[in-house]
Amino acid sequence: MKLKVYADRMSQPSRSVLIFCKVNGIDFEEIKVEISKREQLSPEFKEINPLKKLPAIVDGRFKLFESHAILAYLACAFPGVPDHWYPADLFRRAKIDSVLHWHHMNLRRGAATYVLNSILAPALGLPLNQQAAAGAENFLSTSLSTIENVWLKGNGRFLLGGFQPTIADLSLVCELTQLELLDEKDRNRFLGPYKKVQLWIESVRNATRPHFDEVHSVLYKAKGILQMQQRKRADSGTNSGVKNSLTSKM
Ligand SMILES: N[C@@H](CCC(=O)N[C@@H](CS)C(=O)NCC(=O)O)C(=O)O
Repeated sequence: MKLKVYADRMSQPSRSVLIFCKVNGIDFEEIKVEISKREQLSPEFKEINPLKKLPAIVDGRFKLFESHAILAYLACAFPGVPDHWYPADLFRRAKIDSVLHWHHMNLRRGAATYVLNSILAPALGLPLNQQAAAGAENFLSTSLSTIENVWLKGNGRFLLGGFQPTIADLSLVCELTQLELLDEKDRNRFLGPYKKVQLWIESVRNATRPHFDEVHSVLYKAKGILQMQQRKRADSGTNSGVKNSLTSKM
């Protein structure tokens, strides 16, 4: 039975799993679950992931959620996946796990919280929260500094001094591409000081093309819509219309 990937391309961890499957030629079926329509809350999806979050997979009778666990599982379960993604070598693998564990409590906490509360929330029917966005800024900037000065230390173009991407590169870059939703000035305020981070994002993009751009295209489209709505909101002082407009176009 074909692998099923439950995903919403607006979700960072969903994108990492989809890109991984496509780059590695894994035969899978993408099942779209739209967060903006609250489809992740349906009783059918709750059977797949009781936590009602995306992504999730079903491989035969095996169900799994949490993107890092999914990426590691796919790298091991599909024999055609090149070793560099999640090396069999215990020490290299443990280092990758170390970056992945760091990601969830640091970069994700900063980037996802900032983007949600500064621009994305109205598209999901939630209010913007400037206080939460301000609180996330520090996490985001500190995390970018850690990537630049710790994880990207070494000669390679990828994390941990690597010359080829791992599942950690893909996961973290898909988190950072969510910053595409911000306006240029705001995005540059965060990424501008970190030249190695910018080069690394491009390296991961190049290593996973054309799938990287194809999977991200919905995000690039949403950016235009969100920014237009943000301008309208600033003019009228309301949040109305954002959700319907975004949903109908994605
Ligand atoms: N740690 C999880 C995060 C999953 C997650 O938070 N997914 C978000 C989308 S990025 C979601 O499904 N949100 C829906 C909701 O909270 O109702 C992973 O890496 O898979």
